[in-house]
Amino acid sequence: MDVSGLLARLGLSPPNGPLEVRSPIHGQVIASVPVTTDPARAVQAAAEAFAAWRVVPAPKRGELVRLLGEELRRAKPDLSLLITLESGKILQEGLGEVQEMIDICDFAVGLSRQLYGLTMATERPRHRMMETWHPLGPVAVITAFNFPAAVWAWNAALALVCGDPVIWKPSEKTPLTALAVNALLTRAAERFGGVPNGLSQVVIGGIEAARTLADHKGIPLVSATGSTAMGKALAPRIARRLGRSLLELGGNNAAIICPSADLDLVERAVLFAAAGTAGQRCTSLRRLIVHHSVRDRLAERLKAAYGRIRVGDPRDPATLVGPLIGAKAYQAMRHALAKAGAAGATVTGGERLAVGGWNQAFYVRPALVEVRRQTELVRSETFAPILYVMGYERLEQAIALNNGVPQGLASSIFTRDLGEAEAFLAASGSDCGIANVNIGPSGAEIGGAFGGEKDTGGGRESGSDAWKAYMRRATNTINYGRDLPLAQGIVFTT
Ligand code: UN1
Repeated sequence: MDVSGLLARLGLSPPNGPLEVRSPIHGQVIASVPVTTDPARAVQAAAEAFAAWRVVPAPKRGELVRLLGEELRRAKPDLSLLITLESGKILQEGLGEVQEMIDICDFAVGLSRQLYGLTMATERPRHRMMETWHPLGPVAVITAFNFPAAVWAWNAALALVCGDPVIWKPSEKTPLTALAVNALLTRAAERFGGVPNGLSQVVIGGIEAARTLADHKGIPLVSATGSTAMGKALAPRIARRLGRSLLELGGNNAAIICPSADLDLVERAVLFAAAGTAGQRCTSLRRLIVHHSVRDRLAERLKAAYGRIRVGDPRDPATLVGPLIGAKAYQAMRHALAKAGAAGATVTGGERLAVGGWNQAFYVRPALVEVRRQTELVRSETFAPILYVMGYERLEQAIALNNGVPQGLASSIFTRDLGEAEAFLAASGSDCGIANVNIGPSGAEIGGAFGGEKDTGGGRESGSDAWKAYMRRATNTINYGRDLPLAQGIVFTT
């Protein structure tokens, strides 16, 4: 597999360095990249860029992001193929990931003219009170292998229009995608002209690099996407220096299937949400909570459908499920399935499949696991295509199961009953950051705020008013009179 031609088309000369990049498609090395020796230097460069970028008017900053959107449109086929090579996701999902980047660029361009603050009624005569949103400073963006480009884009497109430089630490498994995306941004910056050096940087490294960024006073915001363990390791470091963190961590996402649910719709939604991306989305469907009256019927349908899923080379357009990212992910899956089996669950699928004679690659048939109870195993996230199926009798019980896990990212209900749907969306319903009706928990659009509660970390990225995390708010009180009335009517005269 020769990636140099692909990288060249994306504006990247062949990288060279000590970090080997393996494609999960066959498990072989496809490139090697340099490692950043001194991440703190990047913070210095970002501080200098910040001084210049924060005074560029926001709609002009939006122009840079508009140009990035153009570069992404042009590079879409090449960039999505690189994402497929490096992360193992199928071509359709690689294209979808790049589209998600384009969409957030469009959103951010509009936003660059809408960084609105409020004006507030003041209690004092001849006064005016308002708030202004100012750029915050350098933002560190730490991303995972499974969305090697889009998660950066949700953060970077907003950060750039908000006036903040971006330092990106991608997963060590997907540095090529990061370098290629940064090259596209460099192209956009050249067309824009006058972009300060250090506005967008890539730091390649492991946990040490992440720690340096988390500890650094020069980074007011660290946005980190990945496992709950990673978030719990970084958050106290950021908190110790009173930095802000935006965390988007693990999910253990459920769907409740009610008696009135349209099972054709459910079957399609479950396949995409549970088996798609080989179960390696933070929003992947991991738990199916099915009313007893439809449980057996649905389980039979899903078993048949799972048997038909095409697992294979993600470059083949007929493939629906590509490989797992690597050996560790496979071992975690085996471990979970063995544990479930030992506890009496019925496991269908989950076996390793030989594809292309590549014995360093890990292809698996997605697994359905019928369980009687929501055990500790079911309550923990295994980043692999395992769907636990359990039953319920009353809706309150189903909602309690939905909420009865440490994570709080995405959730959904399938019903034709308006009362059930509303109960699920209400304050006493799903406790997740994402709650859907008649669609699965994964595959969110960029227009909404993305993230969740509890062990998911509480952060919100992407649409709605998530931009506010990337700015600082100043409250301004202006006295245009000649007196000095004090708030709360305080009298203070000599
Ligand atoms: C992730 O897996 O970290 O909602 C992000 C979704 C995608 C993003 C997933 N838009 O499934």
